[in-house]
Amino acid sequence: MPIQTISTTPFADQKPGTSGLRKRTSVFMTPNYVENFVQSIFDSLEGFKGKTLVIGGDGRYHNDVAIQAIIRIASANGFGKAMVGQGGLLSTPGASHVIRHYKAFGGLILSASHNPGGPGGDFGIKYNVGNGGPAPEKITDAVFARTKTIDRYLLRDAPDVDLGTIGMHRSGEMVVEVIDPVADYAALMQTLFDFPAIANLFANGFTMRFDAMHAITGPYAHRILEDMLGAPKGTVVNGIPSPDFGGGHPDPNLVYCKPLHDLMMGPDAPDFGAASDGDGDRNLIIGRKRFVTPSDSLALLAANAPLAPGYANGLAGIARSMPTSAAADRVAETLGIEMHETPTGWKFFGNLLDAGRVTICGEESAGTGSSHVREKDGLWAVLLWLNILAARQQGVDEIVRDHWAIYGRNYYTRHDYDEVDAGIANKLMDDLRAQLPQIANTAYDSLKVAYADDFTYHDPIDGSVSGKQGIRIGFADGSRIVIRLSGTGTVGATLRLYLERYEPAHGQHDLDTQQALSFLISLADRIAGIRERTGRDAPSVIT
Ligand code: VG1
Ligand code: CO
Repeated sequence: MPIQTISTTPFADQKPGTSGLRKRTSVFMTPNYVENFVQSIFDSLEGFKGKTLVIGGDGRYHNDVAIQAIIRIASANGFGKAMVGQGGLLSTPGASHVIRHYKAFGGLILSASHNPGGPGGDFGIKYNVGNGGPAPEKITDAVFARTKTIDRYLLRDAPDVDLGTIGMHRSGEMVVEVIDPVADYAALMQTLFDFPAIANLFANGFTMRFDAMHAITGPYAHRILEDMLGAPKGTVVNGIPSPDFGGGHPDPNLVYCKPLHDLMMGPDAPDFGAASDGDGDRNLIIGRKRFVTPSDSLALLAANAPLAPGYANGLAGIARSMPTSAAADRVAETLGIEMHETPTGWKFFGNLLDAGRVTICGEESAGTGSSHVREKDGLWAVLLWLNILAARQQGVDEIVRDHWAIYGRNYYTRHDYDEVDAGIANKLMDDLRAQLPQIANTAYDSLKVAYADDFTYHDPIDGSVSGKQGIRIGFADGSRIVIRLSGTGTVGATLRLYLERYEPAHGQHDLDTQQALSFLISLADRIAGIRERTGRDAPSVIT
């Protein structure tokens, strides 16, 4: 089967963001759009001839078409083998594990994660390197440069591969192995967690609802929670992946996962509620009448991880993204282990994990994970929570309160302003940046500013420097205001405002979060002029 060289012209907008290239599905369906980007990735890599490429996605609309194109391009470029999840499905953490486990050269993950799918939704492609993690900026910058000059791509003239059938297939000279998307991942989870203890919990009447949001974690959750751990059938809801996520928005927050939240706050709440996002790397954790903020969850998981067999020897360190609350910092301090603050996006944790400097990482956006893969991992977080609940024999609310009583509480919220005019959003950031030197010397009422800067990350492992990662205004009492623009939105700009205030161990832990942060919320608006400039009188989403 011959290799064709197809001439093409560049697209100007193929710049990877926080997590790969994300655009409207209609943009990805433009002829040559997928082909150009994938060929640009391969053109930016060296040494993959004869090696293995892992391919899978969250099952969203256009997944199937894009995967067949990728297989043809990979074959034409000389990969020796492609490993593809059955039906083209692999969760993001599942793909990360497959890459590591089979020592693949890298992988392509097709997903726009928490963004809606379908013909009117979003699509995305992300390249992960051999450690299983998202490509570092060095590679994504090279890919973007290549997309601007590309003039041809290589295509194997071969028929579609039957991705429904597990086993060995071919695309030209390249072997295509279709694998069970869940099996290897489930086996990994068994090595980390006390499955008999969790099964015992369910056997003794512990109740749970897991909302897979019509997305990729459905098959994983059915197999692991219901089949392996014995949770009653029906524990997993919305468990069949659908191309448009049942018309929903697969972001496991209190807005888009409201039915679960309502259930957990109501009289018929099960003991534990959880959800995951489009590609399975995020997690939502809710106990009976207790929502656990992702930042608190990170701190709690870090503090309790040694209760799970995989972490019985303790943690090397913890890392969190800059906007994530400092709750985990207090745990690291108490444990006497390293704490790292990185820019937003999982790619910045890779070096620290590879170097063995940290074991658990997390982001305020409902992402937590560990050294077991190089992505955040939704089901992993759920299983670690279950392991902790089984070991401590306490409810979620009790565990959270205990934690605050020891470490204090970091009240935390994020306000998103979606689809803001990009010009207005960029000007707001530029003007705020220009004000930082004055802000740094100011006191607002009793709040004294301790620092005001645009976060720059110096990677302690490879020395790389990433600038302009978000504006932070920190106060003497530990409170913080952070403002940055999203790198995953596909329409206009998304402005994210993050607010945090620390209440010590013996302080007031029962305030309403928005009330507890009301002074900082209005101060942020006063300093940045968000409402006036955007013309919005409220955020689009509060988490
Ligand atoms: C958002 C989150 C970030 C996360 C990223 C990818 O990025 O804030 O924490 O790593 O999404 O998550 P941004 O640039 O829009 O703020 V996922 O689950 O969409 O791959
Ligand atoms: Co995701």
